[in-house]
Amino acid sequence: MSVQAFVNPDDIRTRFSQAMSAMYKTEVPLYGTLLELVGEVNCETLAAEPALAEQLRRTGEMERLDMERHGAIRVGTAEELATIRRLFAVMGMYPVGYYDLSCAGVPVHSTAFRAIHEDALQRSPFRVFTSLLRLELIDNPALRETSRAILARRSIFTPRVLELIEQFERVGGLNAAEAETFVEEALETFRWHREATVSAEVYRQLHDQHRLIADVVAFKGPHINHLTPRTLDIDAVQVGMPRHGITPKAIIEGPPRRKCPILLRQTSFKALQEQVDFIGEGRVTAGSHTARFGEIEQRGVALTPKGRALYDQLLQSTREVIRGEDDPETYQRVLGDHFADFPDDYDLMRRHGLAYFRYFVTGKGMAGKADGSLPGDLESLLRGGYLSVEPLVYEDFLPVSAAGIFQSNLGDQGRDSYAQLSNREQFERDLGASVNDELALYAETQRRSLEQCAAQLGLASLG
Ligand code: OOG
Ligand code: NI
Repeated sequence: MSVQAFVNPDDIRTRFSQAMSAMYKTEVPLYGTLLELVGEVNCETLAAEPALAEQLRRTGEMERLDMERHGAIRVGTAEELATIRRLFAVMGMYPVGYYDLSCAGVPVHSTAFRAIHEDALQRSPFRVFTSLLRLELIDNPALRETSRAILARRSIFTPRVLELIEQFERVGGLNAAEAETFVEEALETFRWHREATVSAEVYRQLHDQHRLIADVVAFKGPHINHLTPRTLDIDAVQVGMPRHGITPKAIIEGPPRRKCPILLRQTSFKALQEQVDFIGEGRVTAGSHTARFGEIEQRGVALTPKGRALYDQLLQSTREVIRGEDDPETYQRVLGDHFADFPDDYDLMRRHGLAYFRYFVTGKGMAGKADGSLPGDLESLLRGGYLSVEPLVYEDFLPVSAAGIFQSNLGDQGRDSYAQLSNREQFERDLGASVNDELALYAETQRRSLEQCAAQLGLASLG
């Protein structure tokens, strides 16, 4: 019997990410326009900043830049979430992080499915921010039960994709033909359906409770609600959007513009009003639904727990004095003033233990090994140019920013937080697994790079 080669999950993820992008371009043409704008801005930025271009080349970021994107979906039940986890595992994507959005008045909690090893991230960084509706936060008991019943009736996966997931779990992989079918069938789960599963009246009730609840409950499946390319200059894209007929949200979420970008900055364009057909007694009623949008992001260095605590503190102190949506310029200035306390220099961030880095052996390092002239400790190796250091890119999301993105697209600025506490244990029970700790993943990548350097230089350790 011949052994059939399994397709690498990274390749399945790459293909899926391309297929998803192609589908979303036809569903939401403005996403295609945004991709073009981001492509132009990235080209201009690389031409204007040769040092940045060189850094991206050295770290391999350059090859992944054009294919880099994230998407977001919202599921309705624990079973859907658990099966989504198994579906993403076929593509080498695992749950990372727990995000509670209920404190921002959005009745969901979330995780991000993504690759976790730096080599796999390098091959395809595609991620999906995945939220589970918290039905228990619907305060009207009758509507809660209606929603539960509607969700219980739908099945969001094709029979074939379920078979292929089971097969993957049984034998440990998919061959080329199966992988191709898997991508096609998995795509169906994320497709937009114009026909709602409810009447206009039920839709209205759901919508009055929260637009997000209508978005999850009233449709056949968890349509992808945005796809987000990565830009090298988010301020330039923000300014460029209106010229391309795109209306951006008022402020860029996250940290201010800096010489050395940290974490993640994001902005989106407003959700589109789309035609839907509500079902009724024997006839359809035309209506509309507003949920799908476009977003862009600029990624910076991942922060250590210490750096993250400082970020959270500075963001919070900014938000205590200004909220931003009414006066974006003042907001950016006040944000910048508060972040003056965060060193804008990679070497300072590294020495203060604020951010994660990757280390590389230089030509001089290899020469030093050959002639036995290497110093033994990390700082001397760096100072002497035997090692170089590069910022490790943040691969995750930010809860306050995510809440801002949700709110700007749900037309729901001022909603109070829900009284119920975040419930990570329940989320993990529903998911059928615990979520990975993102900070531990960055620390491991940094440690692996130091180990590799030590091995290359023939040194015992560089911890
Ligand atoms: C997810 C919003 C969060 C991000 O990039 O922070 C998000 C959603 O709207 O479903 O995508
Ligand atoms: Ni997003």
